[in-house]
Amino acid sequence: LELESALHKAIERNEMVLHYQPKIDVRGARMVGVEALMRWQRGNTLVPPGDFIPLAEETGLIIPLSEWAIREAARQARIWQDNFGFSDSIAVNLPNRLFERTDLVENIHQAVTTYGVPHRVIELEITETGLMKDLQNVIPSLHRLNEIGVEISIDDFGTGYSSLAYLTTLPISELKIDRSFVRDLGMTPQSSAVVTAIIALARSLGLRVIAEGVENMRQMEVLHRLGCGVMQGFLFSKAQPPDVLEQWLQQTV
Ligand code: G
Ligand code: G
Ligand code: NA
Ligand code: MN
Repeated sequence: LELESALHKAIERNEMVLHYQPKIDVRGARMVGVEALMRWQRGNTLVPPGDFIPLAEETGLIIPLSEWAIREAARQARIWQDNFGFSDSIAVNLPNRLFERTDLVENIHQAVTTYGVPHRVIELEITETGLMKDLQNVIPSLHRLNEIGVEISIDDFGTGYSSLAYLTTLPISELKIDRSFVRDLGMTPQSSAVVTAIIALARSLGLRVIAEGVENMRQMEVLHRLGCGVMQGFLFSKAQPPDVLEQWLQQTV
């Protein structure tokens, strides 16, 4: 309960921060975007999301927290746009609960117009499991987001049970291969079979594909060989505070 009331006040107290993990195109050895990951600066402790996101989901605080994350990403994009010519996107994780909000699309529109950045600066990651569990709630919003230029990436792809027929009808832009398959690449034939299938699916649907959780050269090489050139993971960088990430931004201009 103490944690809950502290979390409740965290936004207005300016205690929430976003860290950013680069998405790397290994073919051009350049950054093509970032994923925003939330942390809670509570006194001297940087609380990882695993320690507060579940509580936030239970209590509904995930809604204001996610709305804050979208505004903060837009604010940061504007700073990077001005200082580094940043024109890629910042991916924000969006839990299903947000799709219950009738003002979701309007809030995102407000955030980007407030900071004067293009709508496509905000990309949203929704998990495959969340998407499939709640299709009827989610689909109308996906179409409206697509219309205003906000792209959708399907996170943890391969772990849920997507109806492939349905997938072809959704306005999505990217499949993100779940890290469990990446972890086992080069060690089990099943993992490379799944990765190969996801890459083929993305290609035939005209979607981008990205692999998460890339930790070593072997995984990178196998992914590249199988046709996935965009990756995210500790091999390149963990999520970093904005000032540290600026090293990457300097290289892209
Ligand atoms: O950043 P990482 O290192 O510890 O994150 C742990 C978990 O918390 C991941 O499952 C990640 O998706 C989730 N997470 C991190 N940041 C956010 C966020 O801004 N919103 C939501 N909903 N989940 C987040
Ligand atoms: O898919 P999701 O949004 O839950 O992923 C974000 C989480 O993945 C964060 O906890 C982040 O720290 C973690 N992460 C990012 N890169 C790597 C990696 O290379 N290996 C592992 N094990 N976790 C990673
Ligand atoms: Na994610
Ligand atoms: Mn994921």
